[in-house]
Amino acid sequence: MTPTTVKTSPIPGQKPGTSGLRARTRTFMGPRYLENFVQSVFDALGGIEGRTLVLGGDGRYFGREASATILKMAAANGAAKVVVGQGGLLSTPAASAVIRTLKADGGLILSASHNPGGEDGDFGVKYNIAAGGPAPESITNAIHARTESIERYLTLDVPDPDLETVGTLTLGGMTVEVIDPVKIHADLLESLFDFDAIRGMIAQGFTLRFDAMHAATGPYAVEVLENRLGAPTGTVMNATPLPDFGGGHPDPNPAHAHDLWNLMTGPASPDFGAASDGDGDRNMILGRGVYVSPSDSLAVLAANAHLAPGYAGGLKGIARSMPTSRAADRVAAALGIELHETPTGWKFFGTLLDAGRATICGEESFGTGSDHVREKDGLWAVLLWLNILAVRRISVQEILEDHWARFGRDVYTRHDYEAIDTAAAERLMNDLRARLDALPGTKAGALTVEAADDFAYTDPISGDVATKQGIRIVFAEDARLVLRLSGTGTEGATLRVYMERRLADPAEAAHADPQVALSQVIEAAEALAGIRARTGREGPDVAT
Ligand code: VG1
Ligand code: CO
Repeated sequence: MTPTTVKTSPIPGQKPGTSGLRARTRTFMGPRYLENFVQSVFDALGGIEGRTLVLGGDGRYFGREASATILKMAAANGAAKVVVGQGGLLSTPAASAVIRTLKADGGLILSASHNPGGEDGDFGVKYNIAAGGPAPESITNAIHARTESIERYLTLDVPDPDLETVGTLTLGGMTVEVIDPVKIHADLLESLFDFDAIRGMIAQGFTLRFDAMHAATGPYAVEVLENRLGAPTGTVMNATPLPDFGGGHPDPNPAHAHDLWNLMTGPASPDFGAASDGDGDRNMILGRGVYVSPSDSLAVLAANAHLAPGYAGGLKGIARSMPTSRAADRVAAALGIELHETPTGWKFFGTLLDAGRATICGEESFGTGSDHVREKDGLWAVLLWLNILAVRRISVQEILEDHWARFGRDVYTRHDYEAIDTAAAERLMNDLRARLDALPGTKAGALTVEAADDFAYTDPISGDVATKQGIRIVFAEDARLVLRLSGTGTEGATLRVYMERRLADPAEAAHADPQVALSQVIEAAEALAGIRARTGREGPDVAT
């Protein structure tokens, strides 16, 4: 079948951010928007003739139509085969697992992750490489460059393929293999953890709930937690993926996962609670009446990973994004292994994982994962927590207190100012950036600045350099402040202010309320950056 060549012209702003290209769903549905970007991906790769790709997404609105469009374009561009999750569904970690297991040449993930979905929500497209992880900046820059010169895309004039039935079909000369979206990922997870021990703990009365937030993880969590581990039916809440996530904001944090939060802080709390985001790569961990800060979760998982069969041989290293607290650094030091501090976004962990320089990675934004895939993996984190609980047989609260008694506590909070004026946000960052050299030795409120810089990273394996990755201010009082602008939003700018302070005294650590314990850091941030005046906001929209 002859491909149809459709003339097009560049659409401005098709620049992949922290995690792929994200825009309003209506923008993606507009003429040539999706097609331009997808063809630019194919062109930037030097064409996809004869290649095998994986395709799937988080089930959000427009995903099915976008899948059909992409399949026709892949066929027209000469791809040999595309493996698709049934109904177009693949969680982000599952897509990574499928790319790796089937040795595909790469994949396209249709997701805007934790951003709301629906016709009035957001959509996104991300390209992952053969190793299974998000494309590095060298590739995303080439894709962006191509979007600025594109003049045609290729498609096939055929009916939409049926993605609802598992099996093989052909589209032009290309094979489309529709697979069970869950099995490969669930099998991989089962190979890493002691399912017998977790099953035994649940059979003995340990109770848990998982909030899938009407997003991609539902079918995966039902299969793993209910079918394979024997948790009662209903353990997974909001288990059915919906195109608009039930009108909710599929972001697993105390503000957005409110049903689970209310349950876990109420009188009938289960022993363990967890939630995941739109595309299944994030996780929030809760104990009975206890919230585990994501930075602490990374540190606890790293310190206890050897209790799970998949990590019994120990860790090669730990990697964390720069704004993630320094709790993991203390674990790496105690274990005598490398600690890597990378820019925000999972794409920066890939080379470290490939080279065997890190086994576990994490971000303060509810993301943790390991070298089993090349994405963060919400269900993986939940299972590692359950495996640790099944071995140690103490509560989540006790695990945290034990950890803090050993390492001290890096009490932590992140304040987000969402959808603020872009120019004002950039001025705030630029003005502070211009003053960084003069800050060391000066006072900010009650604290003394020890060091200040604009984070730059040189990848130790590829040598790639990333600059302007966030302003980092270290205080003499064992505290730290980080400011950066989000790269995943679709409206105005979002300012993220990350704050932490180490509490060495176990009694103080066990009972600290972050917003109180961090009051001097919060005041220092205000003194240094004038956030309230410049954003016109009284306080953050979300504090995690
Ligand atoms: C946010 C988080 C970052 C995460 C990214 C993608 O980016 O801060 O840690 O990697 O989202 O997560 P930003 O640029 O908005 O701060 V997800 O779950 O969207 O794939
Ligand atoms: Co996500």
